[in-house]
Amino acid sequence: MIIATSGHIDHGKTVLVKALTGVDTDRLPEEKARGISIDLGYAYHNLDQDNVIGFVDVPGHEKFVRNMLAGVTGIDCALLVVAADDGPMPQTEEHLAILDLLGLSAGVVAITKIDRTNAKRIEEVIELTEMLLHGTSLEGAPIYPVSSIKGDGVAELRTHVETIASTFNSTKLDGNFRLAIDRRFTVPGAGLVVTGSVFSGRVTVGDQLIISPSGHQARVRGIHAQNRDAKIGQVGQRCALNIIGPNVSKEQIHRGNWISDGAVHAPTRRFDARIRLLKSESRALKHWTPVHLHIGASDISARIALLDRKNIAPGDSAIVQLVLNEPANALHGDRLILRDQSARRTMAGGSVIDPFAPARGRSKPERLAAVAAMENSDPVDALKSLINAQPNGVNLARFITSRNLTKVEAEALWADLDMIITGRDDERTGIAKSHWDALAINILKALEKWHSTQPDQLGPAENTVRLLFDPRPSVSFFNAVVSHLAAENKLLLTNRRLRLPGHQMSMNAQDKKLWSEVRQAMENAGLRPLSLHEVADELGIKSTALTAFMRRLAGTGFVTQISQSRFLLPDAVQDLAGMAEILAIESEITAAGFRTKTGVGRNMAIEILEFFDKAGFTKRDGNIRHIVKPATGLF
Ligand SMILES: Nc1nc2c(ncn2[C@@H]2O[C@H](COP(=O)(O)OP(=O)(O)O)[C@@H](O)[C@H]2O)c(=O)[nH]1
Ligand SMILES: [Mg+2]
Repeated sequence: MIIATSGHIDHGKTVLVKALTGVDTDRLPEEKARGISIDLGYAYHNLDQDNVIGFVDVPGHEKFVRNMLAGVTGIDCALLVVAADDGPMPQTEEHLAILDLLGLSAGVVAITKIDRTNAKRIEEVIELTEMLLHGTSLEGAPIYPVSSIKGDGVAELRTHVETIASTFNSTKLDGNFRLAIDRRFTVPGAGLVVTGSVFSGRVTVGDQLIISPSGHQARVRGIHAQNRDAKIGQVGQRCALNIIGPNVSKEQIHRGNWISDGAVHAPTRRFDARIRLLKSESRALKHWTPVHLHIGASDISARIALLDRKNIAPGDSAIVQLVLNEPANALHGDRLILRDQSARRTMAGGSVIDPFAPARGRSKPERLAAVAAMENSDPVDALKSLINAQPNGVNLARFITSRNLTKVEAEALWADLDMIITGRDDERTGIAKSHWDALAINILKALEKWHSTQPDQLGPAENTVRLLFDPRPSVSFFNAVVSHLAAENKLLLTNRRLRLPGHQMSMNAQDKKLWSEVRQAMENAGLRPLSLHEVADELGIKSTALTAFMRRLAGTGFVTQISQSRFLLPDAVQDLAGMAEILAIESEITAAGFRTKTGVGRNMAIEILEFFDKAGFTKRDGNIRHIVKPATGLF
């Protein structure tokens, strides 16, 4: 467990930590000389063999709230200190507001310096403190009067902290490893060391990790967990990691960076969050207000974009987008604090909803519905609402990262949902079964209608059908459903045209006769594309009469137009494309090679290859061609 002090300067935080642990956390020479804490101090108290309590002692001075914040974002428990003589002071209130905004509910209060005043005053300060706690996440926290100098009450407070620590649940090991770096230094003989609170998961000696946002690789050579040499470090502990990597040096790593599993390295310059403006703010918060954003151990300047209102009134909470001046590593649920532009006062705080927030359309109703779904803290419920809110599906890789789910956790999540997954890896999309089924039915209905109103057409182009629907299905969603329907023989897909299996294009008797003759001629020619003249000659009719008919056939997908005057049957196109694919595997696609393989003659081979280029199947590069897309999706 990690516990951090909070409270006004000079109220006895550092001396209390020393009384509890025996460690003086004011380690900097300047701190010793001035008698005040400037930066974070650390002390450890051994509970038993495997349980160590980590103390983070924070500075109370208003100038160093930034350092205080770096110390309290990853803690489990708060130790709020109020001096019995002074009573609550400005930083008592500000620190308490910060703990409240961070949602910290485990905590204990120490009323210090009781040797300096009388029982009546102590009672009064206890009452004032209780009033202050009222309505915050620390409401009802136990209050211990102590004298760190004389020792009164210290043992009782220590026992209480030990009890919290012994019941503290450190077995919640979900998620990937993340540690917010608050210090880095070099140790002679060992090298670079980074320290900080572990936010999630566990780390083992030998692990390969990533520094964020730089993206540099680092390997863990040694671990100190709660100040002890260890093989493993985990959530609920302060860890010092001895790391090595080709690009990691003391100069390149700073307080505010993260060291984490590669799966959760996702630096972002904008994220959506819910924030609450403190009641004590004198004015409503406006759109595009500049702020200091504190997240993890970092302090980044940012602006607040309001999404669903003109301003946020003091005490109110709202969904916003934070637009950052430099990248931060933020995941769903990460707590944040916002201070004013000149870093004088704490204004608001809250937690991250979506680290993959879009810049465009951030306040559109569809987007706000998605954000509302993502706000759900339970990943199953969140994904369930999200796939319902987004008919075109949800990028699952992003969802997994933003929720800090391991592969195993993610697989378990899929199993709980009525969801169809399309695509692979980073493109994996989860679509609600209900949306999928609805689109499948609507496609079939649309085809039925199309055939009944346009019986002389083979069927509509795939994209024409897609554009019929509102909301419009994405190309990938639509194609996935079409492929599925085609595989089940519920529709036929030729030449990127759709039709129902039973559909016969209606032609008048004359056209029917002509088509059967044309088809016979084309079948006889095999893979060689016949020109209009050749067909006309063979059938003994005028080529001008044939032109309009052939173009109409091509428009409905019965034949494929290769060039100005040449046509092939769709089956022949597929065979030729298949040969090109084989050629590409065997050696490479050249005009000569293609001619030999197909036996269609040199000029014809070139004409066909040029048609392939135009169709987006192949791409010419000098004398050879590469395959751009698989033929099955094109012809
Ligand atoms: N008499 C008395 N003095 C205390 C007590 N606790 C702290 N002090 C004194 O108050 C001053 C500030 O203490 P310190 O721990 O540095 O305060 P911090 O700024 O909150 O860390 C020091 O001079 C301490 O010796 C206490 O319980 N009794
Ligand atoms: Mg101090």
